[in-house]
Amino acid sequence: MAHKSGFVNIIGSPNVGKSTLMNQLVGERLSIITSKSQTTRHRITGIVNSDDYQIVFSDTPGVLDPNYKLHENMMGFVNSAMKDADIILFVTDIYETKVNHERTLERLKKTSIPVLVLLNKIDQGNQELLEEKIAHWKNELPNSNVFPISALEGFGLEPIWEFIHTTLPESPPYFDKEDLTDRPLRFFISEMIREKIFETYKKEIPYATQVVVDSYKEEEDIVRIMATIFVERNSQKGIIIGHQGKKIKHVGIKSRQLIEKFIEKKVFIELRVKVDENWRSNDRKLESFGY
Ligand SMILES: Nc1nc2c(ncn2[C@@H]2O[C@H](COP(=O)(O)OP(=O)(O)OP(=O)(O)O)[C@@H](O)[C@H]2O)c(=O)[nH]1
Ligand SMILES: [Mg+2]
Repeated sequence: MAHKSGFVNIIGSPNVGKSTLMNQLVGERLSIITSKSQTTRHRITGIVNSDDYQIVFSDTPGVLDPNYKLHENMMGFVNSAMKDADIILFVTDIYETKVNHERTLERLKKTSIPVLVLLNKIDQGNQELLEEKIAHWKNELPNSNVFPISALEGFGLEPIWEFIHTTLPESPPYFDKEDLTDRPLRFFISEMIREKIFETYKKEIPYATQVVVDSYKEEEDIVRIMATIFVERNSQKGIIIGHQGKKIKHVGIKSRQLIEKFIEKKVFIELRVKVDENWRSNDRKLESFGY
């Protein structure tokens, strides 16, 4: 059998479960997941290899109308994923009533790339709602298959695999067959810290933060990590640190536990907070943060 390989790109509105799906498909917790929208900010690759195929999944930020330069750059990741896909997995959920980005919907209607509509979170819906939503999406995107799934429970994924296996083009692999992703470990460390920031602070604070891993030193029985949390204003710095440093200590503990699970080694982590004014609007800073 000829070797098959290609890009399967996951797109959709914020918070519909794209990252949860990607992690389920890849079988590793590569993309961070939180209950807040706009969690994912990059295009994150997860690669599934076997002898006769290589599937390159991409998780992307939720589609939105940009308020910051950061958002514009995030939408750049989505646009690239729309263009270079061999298969598009368009994720929606049973709660999404109207896709608030008409342009994306229009592109999906016109594209010659095969699109699967994945109706997620069916573990929370009833039969009536499900049928209504399936009919809605069949009407909106008549050329696409609509599959009901629960990314959280790993339910309904088999038809996705079948579709990918039959649709993936014949091609040599794009990446080394040992690779799981194209991003360095430091990226995932900073993302895990960001996940804990999203879980710890309320409202706008997590959105104003950026995490950079300054050093990652592997010793015989421990990994020592130093990272900086950037915020936009001095007042935010105080909130991140918290009364007597309690909040940032909490983030440190939670991140350490998560990173230890990921790298299967004992971790020591030191977090610092720095103000970098308006980094979300500054081209040069965004570039230095990898956006
Ligand atoms: N009940 C239920 N919850 C789900 C399911 N899939 C994801 N979730 C939850 O939905 C929330 C958002 O999940 P994510 O995977 O971060 O969503 P996302 O689309 O990547 O979000 P952004 O990166 O912000 O665009 C989390 O609280 C998940 O636990 C599902 O199948 N069922
Ligand atoms: Mg995400």
